Amino acid sequence: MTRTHASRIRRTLASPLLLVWLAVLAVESTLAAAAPGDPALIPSIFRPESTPAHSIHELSMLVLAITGIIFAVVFGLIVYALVRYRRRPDDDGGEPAQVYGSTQVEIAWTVTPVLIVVVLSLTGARAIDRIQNTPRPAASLDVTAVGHQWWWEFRYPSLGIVTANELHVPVSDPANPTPTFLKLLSADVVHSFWVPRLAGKMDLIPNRVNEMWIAPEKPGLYLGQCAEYCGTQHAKMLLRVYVHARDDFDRWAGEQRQAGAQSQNVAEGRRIFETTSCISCHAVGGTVGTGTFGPDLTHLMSRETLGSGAAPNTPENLRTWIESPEHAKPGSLMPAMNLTRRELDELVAYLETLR
Ligand code: HEC
Ligand SMILES: [Cu+2]
Repeated sequence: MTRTHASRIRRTLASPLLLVWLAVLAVESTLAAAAPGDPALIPSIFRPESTPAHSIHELSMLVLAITGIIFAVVFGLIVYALVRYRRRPDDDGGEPAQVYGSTQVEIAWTVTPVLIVVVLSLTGARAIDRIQNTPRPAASLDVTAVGHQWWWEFRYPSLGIVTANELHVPVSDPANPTPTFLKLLSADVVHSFWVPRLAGKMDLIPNRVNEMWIAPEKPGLYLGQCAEYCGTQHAKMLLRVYVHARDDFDRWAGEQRQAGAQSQNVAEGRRIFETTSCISCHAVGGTVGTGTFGPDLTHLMSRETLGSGAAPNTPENLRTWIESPEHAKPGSLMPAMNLTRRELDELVAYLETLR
C-alpha cells in the first residue's frame, strides 16, 4: 500500500467516526451542563423512571440495536472493500469485471430494508398505542400546563392551585397507579414539554389542546427543558418536576391552597407591589394583583428557582431579578421597573413573606 492510499483510507474512515464522536461529545456536555455535579439530575432517556418513559426506552433500545447492526454491517463492508480492492502496484489499470442485473441481489436488498422498516414502524405504532390509549385510573391527577415565553404555568383545577415552573406530582406505584395527566396549552408560540426520564416530548400549541401523562415511580427531582425553539430565552425555559410520596404531595398541596401571607411589617412593600405595575402581570392571592402575563407569585418562596430555572431563589437573586430581569435572563418579557433602592428593599422584604 503506498503512502497516499493509506492516508486516503485513513481519511475516509476518520470522517464518519469523527462525526459520531463529536455528536456523542456534544450530547454528553449538554447533559452535564444541564445538571452539574449530580448524575441523578441528568435528564437522560437511558434512565427512565416513569411508565411512558419505559416504553420509549424499550423502543429506543430496539431501534438502536437494529440501526447499530446496520451501521456495523455497512461500515464493515466499506472497510472490507477499501482494503480488499485497494490499488496495488502491479495493477494493469484495466476495468474490473462489470456485473449487471443479479435478481437475487436485487431481491435481497429490496426485501431486507422493507422488512426492517415494517418492524420499526409496527413496534413504534405499538409503543404509541400503549402510551396514548392507556385507560385512565380514577385516582389520576389533572394538571393544565401552559407554555409562555419563557416560563411554565401549572394549574391544578381539582385542587384550586396555580403555580409556575416547578411541577409537583405524587409518586405512582405501578401496582396501584396514580398518574398525572397533563393538558398542554400555549399562551403564545409553540413550546414542547420534555422531561426525558418521565415521558416523551409533547408540543404545546396555540389554540390546540394536547395531552400526555406521567407516572413517576420514584420520588425525587426530575429535570427537563422546553424542547421546541420558542424565542430568545428558550434555553432558560427549564422544567423541574418534583415527585413526592403521597403524604408529602398532600402537604404541599395544602400549603399551596392557603391564601397568601398577610404579614403586617411588610405593609410598605405590599403597597409598592400593589401600586406598581407588577399587578398587571402578576397575581398574589389576597391582593389586588390578578395579572396572568407573568407567574403567579402567591407562593413564590415555595419555589427553588426564579425565572424558570434561570437562577436559584435566594434573597440576593430575587432582588437582582426585580432590579434587572435582564441580568439572569436577557430578553425576558419582564421589564425592569426602575425602583429606588429603598423601594426595592421593601418590595423584596414583602415578596419574601409569600411562602
Ligand atoms: C409586563 C409584565 C410584567 C411586569 C410589569 C412585572 N413582571 Fe415580573 N415577570 C413577568 C414575566 C413574563 C416573568 C417570567 C419571566 C421569565 O421567566 O422568563 C416574570 C417573573 C417574575 C418573577 C420570578 C417568578 C418566578 O417564579 O420565577 C418575580 C419574582 C417577578 N416577576 C416579580 C415582579 C415584581 C415585583 C414586579 C413589579 C416591580 C414585576 N414582576 C413586574 C412579567 C412582568
Ligand atoms: Cu418554550
